[in-house]
Amino acid sequence: TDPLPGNCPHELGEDQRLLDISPADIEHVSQNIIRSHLDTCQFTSDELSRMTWNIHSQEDVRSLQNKTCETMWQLCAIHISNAIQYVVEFAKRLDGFMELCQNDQIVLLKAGCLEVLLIRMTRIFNPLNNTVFFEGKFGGIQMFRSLGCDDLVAAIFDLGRTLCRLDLSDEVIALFSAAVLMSPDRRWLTESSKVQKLQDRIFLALQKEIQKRHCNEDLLSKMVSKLPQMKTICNLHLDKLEFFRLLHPHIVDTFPPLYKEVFS
Ligand code: MHQ
Repeated sequence: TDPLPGNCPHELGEDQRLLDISPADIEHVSQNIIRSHLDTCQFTSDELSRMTWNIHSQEDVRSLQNKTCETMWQLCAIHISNAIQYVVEFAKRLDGFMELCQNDQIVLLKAGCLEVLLIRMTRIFNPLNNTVFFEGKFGGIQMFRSLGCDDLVAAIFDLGRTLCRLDLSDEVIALFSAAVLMSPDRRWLTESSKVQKLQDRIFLALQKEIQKRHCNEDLLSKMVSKLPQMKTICNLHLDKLEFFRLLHPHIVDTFPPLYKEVFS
């Protein structure tokens, strides 16, 4: 097999398992992941660039703000649940994912799908005017006022801005999403070394992709440095949901089953 590219960030295990991967294998890993992303990313970049300047009017925003907290939560839960379905499809198409045991598939999806959504959000976020695509048009943070989760929404918009600043291509977004999904350190994994091997290959593919097209040498470490911020958002979202459930348990009962399954 071919030797390692010189600057692999990973420590080699005793079995030196990374040495078994040839450039052709890595290319194959890349292609599978990028294809899976493009097939499941909900909006093509063409569609997105056409939509960017389709912005909610003042009345649209006011009508969102006049919704009750319960209705707005319901609306967000429906959109998130819908987006999660695409992430599940993405995961299923990743080489190796369906070969993991069912427990581990569920663990990885439950732990990773909001992080993947946050990464995917950079595609649907316009940093020029701080807007995100919601309910058919772009709008700012004030759309979500009636949720009563200003800190959560502000944190999500902050992350959107910082990730957009990295100017990630669809290829890098695809590979980074896959790497985050295949995190071997998730609690309750039974075969984490299998997941570790899959993630190692994905990081090699990501590194190669960055070398190829981005002249930004430490892009990878910049992306990885956003992970704690994403984890904070996930925990904040769980806290908010728990609190909302205390106030309105019957409303949470009506949320889409997928949303409830992932977040409880
Ligand atoms: C995806 C498409 C997508 C779909 C839904 C739940 C809560 C209390 C607060 C979008 C979050 C409010 C989400 C709907 C708000 C920040 C949520 C509600 C990429 C991600 C994206 C655009 C979600 C982004 C975050 C949104 C707007 O492919």
